[in-house]
Amino acid sequence: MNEIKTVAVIGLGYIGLPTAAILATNGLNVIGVDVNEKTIEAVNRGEVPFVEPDLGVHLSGAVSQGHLKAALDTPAADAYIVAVPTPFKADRSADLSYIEAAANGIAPQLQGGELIILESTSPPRATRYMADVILALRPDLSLDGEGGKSIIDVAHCPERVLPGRVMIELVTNDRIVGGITARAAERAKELYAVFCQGEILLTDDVTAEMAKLVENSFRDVNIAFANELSLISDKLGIDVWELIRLANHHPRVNILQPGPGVGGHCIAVDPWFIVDVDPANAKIIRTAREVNDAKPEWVVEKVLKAVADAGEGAAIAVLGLAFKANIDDLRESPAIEIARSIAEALPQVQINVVEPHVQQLPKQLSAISNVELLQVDSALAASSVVVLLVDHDEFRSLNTSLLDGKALIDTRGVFRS
Ligand code: SAJ
Repeated sequence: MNEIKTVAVIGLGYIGLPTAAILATNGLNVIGVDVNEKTIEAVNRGEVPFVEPDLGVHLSGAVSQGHLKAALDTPAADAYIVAVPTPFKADRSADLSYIEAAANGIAPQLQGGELIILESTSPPRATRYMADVILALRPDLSLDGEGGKSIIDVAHCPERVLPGRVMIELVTNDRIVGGITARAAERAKELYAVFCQGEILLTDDVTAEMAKLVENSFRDVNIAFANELSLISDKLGIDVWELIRLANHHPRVNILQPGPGVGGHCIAVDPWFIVDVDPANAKIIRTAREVNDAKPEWVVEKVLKAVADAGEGAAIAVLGLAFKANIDDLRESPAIEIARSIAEALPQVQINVVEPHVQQLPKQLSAISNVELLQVDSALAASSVVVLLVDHDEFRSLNTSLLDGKALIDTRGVFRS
């Protein structure tokens, strides 16, 4: 069993790069591996290719001290952390091809004694699948030393950090480490203890995979409950935010907030991995996904009705495109889907989009001729219908007199009197 001095982190995205940087600033020798040459060049210059508070300081320090470098090819290392994407395919089963590619890169480098950790959010048994891919290429190795073969230790350690707070939560969150063997779990724990001040909890690989999926499904189910309440409240003519605020005064009730739908790369994806593995039993999980996925269309219908009621010459201000408040991340954002559907349904109507965190419209909207990106004041001045999709601080602090006389669809309860 090797002492861990060198770690290769495969995948330098939102999770891999912060993890590589924090391991390096804690004294390990880290090589980051990515398929994107631009990412490799940026990292080797000490630059972060995306927005994440405090990551820049860690990264530039680690690179300038020579503890972190990036490369296209997987090197030999004492430990490997795989943090590659696991999107879902058209049939909503997980696409494990990036994990396979990582395993193919790692296998030829192994000598026996290495620790290999899968961090990517994965469907149940993906860690074993990764181990199988490696062992198929390396029949001289094993997970438990059977037949006197050299051992590799394989574990799953899901990331649970919140985008925007990654550098804090990497250090302070508790971590779940699931080993295919108990020895793999112990070794992975030792590695994470280098930077993690939270509790490190040991279990098996499949339980660890499920724990991550269950955390995000828990949130999805609870947001779906809030979104369902928003439809029912609308029918009843009551304010859903008032309803939830009052119900949450009960000591054992804690309802989340409704919105225009669920976005981001995690909560709208991960529950499908559970549905895929056991469709007959995953009924609430599936329904929650369907409720949340249906919410954007409901918002679109509301906007179309408001425009019809407003009559000739109506223009629409769309406030917010990000998938949640106070970030610039537009990935899987329901706000973009809503803006696009409205613009396509109403080609004669001007759509004035406001997103204070971006400089230009995303590609889904930039090609649509009736959509324009404006500052909030000009967008409101030019519009008779206002649809709020993201509760950015900039919108919360708006002078509400700017909304006087306009039809308002407030999907986040920001402008409640
Ligand atoms: N949302 C609501 N109502 C709410 C809370 C959220 O509509 O009451 C919406 C948001 O607007 C957004 C979506 O849900 O569109 C997801 O936002 P989020 O803040 O709930 O979560 P993410 O996707 O930024 O991060 C989640 C986190 N998981 C949990 O809180 C259980 C994070 O800890 C995970 O690391 C991350 O997923 C991940 O990478 O899996």
